[in-house]
Amino acid sequence: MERTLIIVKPDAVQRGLIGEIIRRFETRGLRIVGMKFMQISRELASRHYAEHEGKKFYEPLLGYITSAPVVVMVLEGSEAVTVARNTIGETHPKDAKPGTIRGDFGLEKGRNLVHGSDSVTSAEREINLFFAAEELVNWQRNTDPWIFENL
Ligand code: D4T
Repeated sequence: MERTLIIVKPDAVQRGLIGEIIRRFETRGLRIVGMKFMQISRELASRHYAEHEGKKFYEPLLGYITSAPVVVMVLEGSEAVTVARNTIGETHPKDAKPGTIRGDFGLEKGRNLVHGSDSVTSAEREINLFFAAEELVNWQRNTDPWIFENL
């Protein structure tokens, strides 16, 4: 089982898409093990996006992600990182396929609605940035045997 960090970004929250976005991950079969509604501070944003520091889009990116509340989630499942990225779609919504979140709801790169960790290593780092260990819930869903073949 892998874990991944998802952020429902400020544009998605402002546009009333929280439920729609959570629904897509939930119906895909990923198990929610952590979730909170929060406003990201500049300090937390700069740690989350440290790899982009110095790039042209860094300041607008920090302004965007801190501009309104977000929903952060930890999702669990087989190959959760890849599965979540596929559900989200390409970074630039113009390249994202219909059926993905960005392909269905987005147009521009700086308003791309959702974040999903890009590797298991990034996921671990990001989960630790946003959640304390006691905020994550280890649980079994009654539907797990119908979603996961080898439990
Ligand atoms: P996030 O991290 O927000 O889920 O996006 P991705 O994982 O899909 O893409 P990323 O890390 O390469 O970029 C982070 C964030 O910066 C914005 N961005 C990116 C931008 O505004 N201009 C750019 O040229 C790039 C590469 C979009 C997502």
